[in-house]
Amino acid sequence: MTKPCILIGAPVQDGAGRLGCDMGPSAYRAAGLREVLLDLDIEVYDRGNVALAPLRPIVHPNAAVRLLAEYDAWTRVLSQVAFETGGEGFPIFLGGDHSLSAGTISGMARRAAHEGRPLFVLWLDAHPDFHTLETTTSGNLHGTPMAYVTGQPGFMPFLPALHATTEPEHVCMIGIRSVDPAERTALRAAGVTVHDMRAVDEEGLAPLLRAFLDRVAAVHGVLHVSLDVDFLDPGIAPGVGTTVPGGATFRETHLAMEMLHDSGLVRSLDLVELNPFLDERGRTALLMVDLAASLMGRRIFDRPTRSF
Ligand code: B3U
Ligand code: MN
Ligand code: MN
Repeated sequence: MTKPCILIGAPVQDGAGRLGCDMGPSAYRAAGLREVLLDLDIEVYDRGNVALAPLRPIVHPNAAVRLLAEYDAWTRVLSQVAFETGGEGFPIFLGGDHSLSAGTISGMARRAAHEGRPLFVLWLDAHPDFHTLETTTSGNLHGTPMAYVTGQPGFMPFLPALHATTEPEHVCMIGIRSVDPAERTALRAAGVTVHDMRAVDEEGLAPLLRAFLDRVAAVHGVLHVSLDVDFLDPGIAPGVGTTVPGGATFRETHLAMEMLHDSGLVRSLDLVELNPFLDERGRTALLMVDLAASLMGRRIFDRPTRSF
């Protein structure tokens, strides 16, 4: 029996370079996320949207860094919500820009540690989001959460201390095709598995994902999936602030979601970077909901006919 799904709206937009991601949770609800899960006979609890914790003033020497106090506050509240809901069911975090994963992954890491199991992260994104507060030049903090949760230097004392770090060796990134030089150096040094789009084209997404799932299963790990809209090709997913050409296809992504479901290893999911202001008649929101349904057990064979 599938665990109950807990929907948590995380209307975070402070990490992105443009406004609009705060409307993401509403768009997922309007696109029928709750209903597709109920159709799968999954219990669903919608906790509504998380509110920002009180801000504390933080100054960082890198003058490019934007809205660090907000990042800190979102990280604290989302980390706690992830830890709690991760013990009650299967949380789906409705973003919100990708900075929210600093909170959700650190919370899920604490939950996994509490259960004595290692946390693994599947990062589906055009970007590795592996900047530190020192290396970011855009200052948009949605470019930093993976560096934070894997304990890269310089986040302390600006962000909450990590109760449990995510081992960089337990992170697998797929779909990567926009990497800044500082991120490239740091990723190599940290030992993160990065499958760029060339690897997907040459080897196929399924074998790459299969190898990672085998690694997770071998050590009885639990898996958190973080799905950035820009993992997908902008032709099918235009509702995102940072479109990067050459993204994953509808078929590749549904297959990945079905494989993830069949593995039985996934405990939690982030849906991030949807910007409804940039979407076309809700098609990106509908596609993300459709993909979430595949991850939660719907077979492509059973998918209702729908045009995007
Ligand atoms: N690496 C760039 C661009 C970027 C990262 N994540 C997104 N864009 N969505 C940066 O600003 O850090
Ligand atoms: Mn991202
Ligand atoms: Mn991205």
